Amino acid sequence: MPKILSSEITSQRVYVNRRTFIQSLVAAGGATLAGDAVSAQQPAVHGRKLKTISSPFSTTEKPNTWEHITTYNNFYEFGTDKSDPAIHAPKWRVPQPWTVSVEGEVAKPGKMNLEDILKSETLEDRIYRHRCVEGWSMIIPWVGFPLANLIKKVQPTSKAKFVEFITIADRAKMPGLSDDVLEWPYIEGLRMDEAMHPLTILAVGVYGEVLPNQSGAPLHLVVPWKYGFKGAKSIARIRFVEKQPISSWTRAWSQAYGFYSNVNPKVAHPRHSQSTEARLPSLFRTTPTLMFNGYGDQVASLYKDMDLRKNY
Ligand SMILES: Nc1nc2c(c(=O)[nH]1)N[C@H]1C(S)=C(S)[C@@H](COP(=O)(O)O)O[C@H]1N2
Ligand SMILES: [Mo]
Repeated sequence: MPKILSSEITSQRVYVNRRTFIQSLVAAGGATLAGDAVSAQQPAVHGRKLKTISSPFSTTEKPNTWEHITTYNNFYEFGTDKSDPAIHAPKWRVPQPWTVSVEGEVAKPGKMNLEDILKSETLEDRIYRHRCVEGWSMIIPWVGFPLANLIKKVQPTSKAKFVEFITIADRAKMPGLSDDVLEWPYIEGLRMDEAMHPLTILAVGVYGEVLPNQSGAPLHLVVPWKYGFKGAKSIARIRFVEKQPISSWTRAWSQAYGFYSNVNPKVAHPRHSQSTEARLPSLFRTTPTLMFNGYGDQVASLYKDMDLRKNY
């Protein structure tokens, strides 16, 4: 069992987090944030632009700013405060080339080079709603491609019922790994039909640029109808398996964090309701949370015969 559970951290540290976040909002333009966080205040410009096309799957809501998106993050490998990833993740150098190891029930297992994967992909701007299980939300203009494209290439066998995502755990470079709040590496999973769904993407960028490290560089799973923690960051291995994988958060506290974790205003977290959310930069939970985070028309059919109270 982990020493401290996430929601305890949230309640202990929420004041500090919020203060830091408010500072970062006030700082927009005239940076007052200390140290390396300043580098997250401005979009990177040189050679980091991605060629993209727009996507019909985008929401028309107004995206949060680059500052919101890159200074208020959950990425526990770099610390548990919302401001930690913006401070510590830029010091990590994303290994080049980045290899993704494809394993398990597939006709074509092996190591794939991210650059090679991207050669055959058309990158799309996907403006998605993001709902963290802790109750905050943002609108994020991701750049990515459908996970289904990669899955089709590696040809899963008939035994592949789930996909497991295993992220990088670099003990020397990721200060959060010394905290046993979670078991490392961070693991997530999807059922095969969820993984193949056209809304499920692998993001490589945000705001038309290569992902900054704190946003999950170089490869971040994004599943917009699920709580944010399903979206594993810095994915190093993709495993096709017969049995349902055990996610890191489920392992830490299964009563709070189930395998499905579809956004559901009617199913509360043991410590708080999920019926409303704080749409950043507001810190008040005044926005109603929508079933499947508003993507119900597209995904409800995946769960039509399931009890979503039991399969939370
Ligand atoms: N490897 C890894 N992936 C992770 C996390 C993490 O701590 N480690 N946090 C998750 C949580 S709780 C959320 S809300 C999202 C946050 O993504 P963002 O910082 O890009 O908004 O990443 C998810 N993916
Ligand atoms: Mo989250």
